[in-house]
Amino acid sequence: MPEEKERSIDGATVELIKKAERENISTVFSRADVMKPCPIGVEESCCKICGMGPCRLPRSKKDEGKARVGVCGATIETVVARNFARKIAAGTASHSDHAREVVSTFLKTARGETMGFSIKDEIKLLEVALDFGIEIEGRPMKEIAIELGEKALAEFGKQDGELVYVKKAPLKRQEIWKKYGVTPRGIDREVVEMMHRTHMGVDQDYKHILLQATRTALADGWGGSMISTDLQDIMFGTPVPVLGAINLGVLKEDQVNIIVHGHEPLLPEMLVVASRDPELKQMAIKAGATGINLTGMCCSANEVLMRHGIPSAGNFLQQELALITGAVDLMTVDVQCQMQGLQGVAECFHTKLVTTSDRAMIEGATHIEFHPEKGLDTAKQILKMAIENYPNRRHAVYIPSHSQDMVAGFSHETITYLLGGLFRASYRPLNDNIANGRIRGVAGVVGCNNVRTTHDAAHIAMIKELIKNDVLVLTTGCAAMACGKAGLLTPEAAKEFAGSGLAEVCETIGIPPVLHMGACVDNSRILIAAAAMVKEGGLGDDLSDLPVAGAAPEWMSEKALAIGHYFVASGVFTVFGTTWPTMGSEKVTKHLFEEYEEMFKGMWAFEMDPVKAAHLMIDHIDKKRKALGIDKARDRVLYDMAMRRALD
Ligand code: NFS
Repeated sequence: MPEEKERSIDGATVELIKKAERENISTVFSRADVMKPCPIGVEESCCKICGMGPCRLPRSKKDEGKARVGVCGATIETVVARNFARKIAAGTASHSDHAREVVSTFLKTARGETMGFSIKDEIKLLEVALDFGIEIEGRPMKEIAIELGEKALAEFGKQDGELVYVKKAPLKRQEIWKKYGVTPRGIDREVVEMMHRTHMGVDQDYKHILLQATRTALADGWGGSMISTDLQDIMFGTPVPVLGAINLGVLKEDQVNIIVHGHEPLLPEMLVVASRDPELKQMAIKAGATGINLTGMCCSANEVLMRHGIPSAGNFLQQELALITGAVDLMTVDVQCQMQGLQGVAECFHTKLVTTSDRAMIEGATHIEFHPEKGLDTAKQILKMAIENYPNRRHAVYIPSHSQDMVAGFSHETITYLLGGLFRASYRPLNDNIANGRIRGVAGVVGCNNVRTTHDAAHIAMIKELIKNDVLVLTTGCAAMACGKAGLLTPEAAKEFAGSGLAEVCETIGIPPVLHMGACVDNSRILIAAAAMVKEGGLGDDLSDLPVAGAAPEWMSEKALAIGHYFVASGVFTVFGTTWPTMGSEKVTKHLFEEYEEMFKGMWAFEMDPVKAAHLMIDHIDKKRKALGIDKARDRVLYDMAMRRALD
């Protein structure tokens, strides 16, 4: 059994893992001790897509030199590429089904059919309407919103042409996509075609399979995810910098604790409204509590943090541990990244686990289905259930004291304002500071936690190394939450952890060296920020010219692979840690790691050591700086007044 400190670098997590062990409660950590990863599956050398197998095709000494093929003759390249492609299809489907739910709620809201929802950001509504080619002159907002909702919904079922947001990418990028035939046509179409092409006996050329995987991933980044982010911003407000707090210490012993866990921000938004209802507050006091404490978990936490400053209880590997405090009266889950193990833990305490999506139930949990037509009512019903459950706490409550303040809310729009001011909003100051070398480059560090590596450790080691080397970090998802806990999301962190150039820029603007941009669907904000840097000029004419890199050092979900792949296909060097799912085939791996650079000017890499991975990113950034002719700038000495006078 590993030492606790090998399980997590976070004190609260370590304390609660110990508590779980003492009380013999099964968690992801204890289950991982007994369940070792399958050595064949880990490198994806296994095919189980038809009833003649499963065919196991591991590399073995005794079969060296022999072709590794399944009973149908499928080569190891086909098998590995198919497995990889299917994961991307699942990841894309997840983000896009989330998006569909958001669009449908948006459309119902525009038509006045929902309860509690409204259009909060009319400026963004008009901007996005223009992107969709909608006439806005002299038309009422309601009409524009309805047309936008209908057009956004049509993106899912489109059969031909290209997704509307494709044209937000630099022209040169669009040409590369056209050249390889990977411009996404319709979101659902790409996922369906991916599933078809990886069915038994269809596409059996690994490079061809991977091209469709690329088109599918692009339908996520420049389709489903981007639509989600934009319409969520219109409905709930585009994030602006906001103060929040993170870690299990945000739970309160004397309050009714509700954790909203999952991904779609629809119910969470209504819970925020309901938690401020004076009647419900009164009810909580009557039940013996001092108030209602709404907190978030995983990407739902990021959504309500970004827009309302709601405290975050923690990231992916902390979900079961939160219940082990004995202080959680109710946890809601909707879709994605929710462990079935939650129910078992909930049963050890008084906690009610409530599933809320019509697409996801958990055996044993209470199901209260959320529909936007009666959104606020459902949120109130759930809060009442939490309040009624408060007196049922039957175990001593143990809440670790760890809680850290942080600043979040860095949407693309906010970054432009912060950099350029309200009237000159632009990326010019960022581009200038990159050109003059104060900022070496920009890195997107995103993604999950994975129980196979030390919780949060790789995120923090990588990000500290990057900012120390003057690389500005943009972050989302569980990576952002790891940064929050480690104190990297405060303006003061610039002075403590960043290199002198980056620190100087951060201190001048008053921003942290690591910018929290939201949930995983908000990785689309990073694409848009990168496109804005290209548009601003001076750093090349394609995303692949920028001194930028991406990483997900603790990834585990299929969504992370979809995200990584759309970054690669958008021209970004992207490095993953922990494990890599094409190791079964050297050819497939070489294709993604090397040949993709020739094709898409962006490529994958795999490196388990987060500091080494950070240096792969820095090397790539330096390579791009050199190509842009701005590599010399970094050697320049910045003279202060005293030095200038000395010169005179
Ligand atoms: Ni994204 Fe990973 Fe899940 Fe969010 Fe966290 S695990 S891919 S970061 S919560 S989606």
